[in-house]
Amino acid sequence: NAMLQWQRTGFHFQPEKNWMNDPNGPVLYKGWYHLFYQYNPDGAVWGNISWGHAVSRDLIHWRHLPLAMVPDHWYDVNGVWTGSATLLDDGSLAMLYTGSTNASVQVQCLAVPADPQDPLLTNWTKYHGNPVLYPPPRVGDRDFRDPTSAWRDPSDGAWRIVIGSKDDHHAGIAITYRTTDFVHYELLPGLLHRVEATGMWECIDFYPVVGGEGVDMTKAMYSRNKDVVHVMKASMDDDRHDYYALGRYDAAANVWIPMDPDADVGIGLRYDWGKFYASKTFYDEAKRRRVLWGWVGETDSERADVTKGWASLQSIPRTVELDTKTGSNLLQWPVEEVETLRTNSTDFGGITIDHGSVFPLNLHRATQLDILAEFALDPLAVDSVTEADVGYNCSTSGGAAGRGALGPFGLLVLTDKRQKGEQTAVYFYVFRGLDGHLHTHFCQDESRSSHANDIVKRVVGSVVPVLDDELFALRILVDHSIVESFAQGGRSTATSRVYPTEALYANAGVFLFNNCTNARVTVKKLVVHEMDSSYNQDLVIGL
Ligand code: DQQ
Repeated sequence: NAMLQWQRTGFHFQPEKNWMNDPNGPVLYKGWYHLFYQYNPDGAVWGNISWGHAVSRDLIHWRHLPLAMVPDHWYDVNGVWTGSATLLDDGSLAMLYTGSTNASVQVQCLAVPADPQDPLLTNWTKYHGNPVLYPPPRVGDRDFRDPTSAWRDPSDGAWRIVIGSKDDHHAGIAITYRTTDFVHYELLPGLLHRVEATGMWECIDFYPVVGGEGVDMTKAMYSRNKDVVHVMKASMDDDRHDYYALGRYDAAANVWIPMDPDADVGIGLRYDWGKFYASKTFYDEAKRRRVLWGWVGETDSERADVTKGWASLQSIPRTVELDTKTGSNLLQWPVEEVETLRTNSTDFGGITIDHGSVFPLNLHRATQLDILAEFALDPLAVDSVTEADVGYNCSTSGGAAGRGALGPFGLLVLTDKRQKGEQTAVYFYVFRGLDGHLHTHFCQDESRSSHANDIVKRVVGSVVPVLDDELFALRILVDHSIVESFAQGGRSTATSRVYPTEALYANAGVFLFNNCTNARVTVKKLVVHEMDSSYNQDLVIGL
């Protein structure tokens, strides 16, 4: 089916066929980046969960390898579920994952490389004494999963890991264990963290951040750097979004405390306002950065997935660091290697777009793009807006078609050049609040992204800080059926899956738009890079 084939991406990670979900055990080992992932070898829907595996030198070009693990023991026969890698001091690797047993009990299991000399880590050995951890007292058999990578604690030099769960009051909880050998575990008293009414915490991630570079969890524990902040992230099974919070970690007391209690895990910040779940970071020692992967599922019907024979993508890997300008959020940014795919770059800077108008960009090919844009609002128009505008909400305020004094303005991508209506809008909406200051929403409108009707189409997004000396900045990665957008250098992100039926091939275009009622928008900077594909099917090895 040619139309469905079109939805495959050019530079996002995806298997050749079948279902994929969470990224698992990302790690840099002997010069190779490894990505494992939840995979169904037998179909395009969730089931038979095994670990898919691929390797890369640059996080962009991938070689698919044979399955790393399949559900072949009583303790994981219902699925080799999500897990994390830990690099040990001697350079070896421990992989902890959740097994769903023959009785559907969630247990933790250990696997190690069969041949540690093999940089491709092709074969894995499950520990003969698996499982290594059962659900503790008062934790449900089906509420105990997704172990984190381990870090060493300065108090005793032993390893710590965290596993997510929920308690009997429907609070999400983070449970800590101590181990020296990854075989025997001791439950630490208390909880690392707990948040009322947030339900099951899947895929907890716990790591340190500073501004400007990444930090290794174990090294951060031994360092005296007072600037280190610890991020706690959990994937909320209740609403299927990844929430994070910044906080302080007291290892001796086994507690992590959010810096802002109103922005606690599950009630405050999100990694991404669109489709992005079960994410996981790893520390990349070679480039001293922390890299984030997230599962980007489909928003079409299961039937459509079965027809096309595959489901899900991984996000472009993103560096994560602390935003030292605001001090209150992370910055996420596509890894620099993605820029090696740039080709045919066009500079459109210096355009002014009148209120109520669109401006087409003349591009050769608009299905694989990396767009960088910076906008300024006409200062006179901004000053003339004196009345407070309250209650704007990306999801309920009319999307890109709604009109306000100072928004929406931005870009329309995967737009039908013949103007039959398909488009995905990425935009800002600025308004004066009751406090007299300007506030900005960053939104992505999927509502007109496809004529197809078996698709979930929403307007996603939220408030993003824009500091006094800053322009309105966007970066948008377009890749056939995914639009991954970053506002203000990655303070806020939104990922959408889109399924155009008309905006295909040469008929796909990009427009600037300004739907403000009275402000002109100046495009201070606009560079559009067409992107090469990273996929080369010949690289499939070992199959
Ligand atoms: N996916 C895995 C679980 C995890 C969930 C199963 C999150 O381990 O909790 O495929 O998407």
